Amino acid sequence: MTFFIIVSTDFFKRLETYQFIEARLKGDTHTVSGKVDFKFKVTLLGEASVGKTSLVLRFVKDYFKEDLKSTIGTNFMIKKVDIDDIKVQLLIYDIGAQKIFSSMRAKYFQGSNASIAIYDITRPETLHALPEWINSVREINGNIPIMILGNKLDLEDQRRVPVMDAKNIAKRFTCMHAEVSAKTGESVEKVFKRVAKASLDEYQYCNS
Ligand SMILES: Nc1nc2c(ncn2[C@@H]2O[C@H](COP(=O)(O)OP(=O)(O)O)[C@@H](O)[C@H]2O)c(=O)[nH]1
Ligand SMILES: [Mg+2]
Repeated sequence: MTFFIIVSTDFFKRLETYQFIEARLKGDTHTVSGKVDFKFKVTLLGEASVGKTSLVLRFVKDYFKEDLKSTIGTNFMIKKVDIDDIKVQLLIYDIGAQKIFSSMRAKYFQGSNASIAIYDITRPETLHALPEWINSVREINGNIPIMILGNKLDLEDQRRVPVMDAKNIAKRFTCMHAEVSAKTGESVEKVFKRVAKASLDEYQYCNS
C-alpha cells in the first residue's frame, strides 16, 4: 500500500514537471535572462552511469561530483549559448535509464531538436547499446542531428572502446562523434556548442 502511494505521488510529480516544460516551450523567449533567438530541446541518451547527469552539470554549472545519486525520472536544465551573433537557448533533458521509465520515454523524446547519445569509453557495451536509443529517438523525431559522445576521457588508461569503433557507428547512423570528460571538463562546452550549431543549421535548412 505504502509502495503504491509513493509510486503514484512520483507519477504526478513527473506529470507536473512535464506540463511545466511544455508550458515553457510554448511560452515567450524571455524564459532565462534576456532575449533569445532560438530555443532547442536537446535530449541526452545512453545507459546508466555513462555520465549523462555529470555532463549536463559540467556544462550548465561547471561542476563535477564523484558520487551523484542516479537520476530518477527526467531532469532538465537550461543554458544559453551564442552561435556567432545568434542567441540560442538549450533545454537539455537528462533521461533516467531505468527500465521502469521506458513507457515515458517517447513523451520526452517528442520535439527534440537534437540528441546526444553518450557512452563510457571504458565500457564497450554502453556504445553497443546506442543504436537502439538512436533508432527510438529517430522514429519519433525523424532525422535530427545526433552526437555520439564518448565520456570519461580522463580514464584513457582504462579505455576499452577504440575511437574507430565509435566513429564507424557514427558514420553508419549519420551522426557526429566526439569524446569528452565531464570530470576535467575537456571539450564539454565545445561539444554542446557543436550540437547547438547543428540544431540551428537543421532548423534553417528545414525553414529555408
Ligand atoms: N572518471 C570519470 N568519471 C565520471 C565522468 N563522468 C561521470 N563520471 C562518474 O560516473 C558515474 C555515473 O555518472 P552519472 O552522471 O550519474 O551518470 P548517468 O547515470 O549517465 O547520469 C559517477 O560516479 C560519476 O562521478 C568522467 O568524465 N570521468
Ligand atoms: Mg543520471
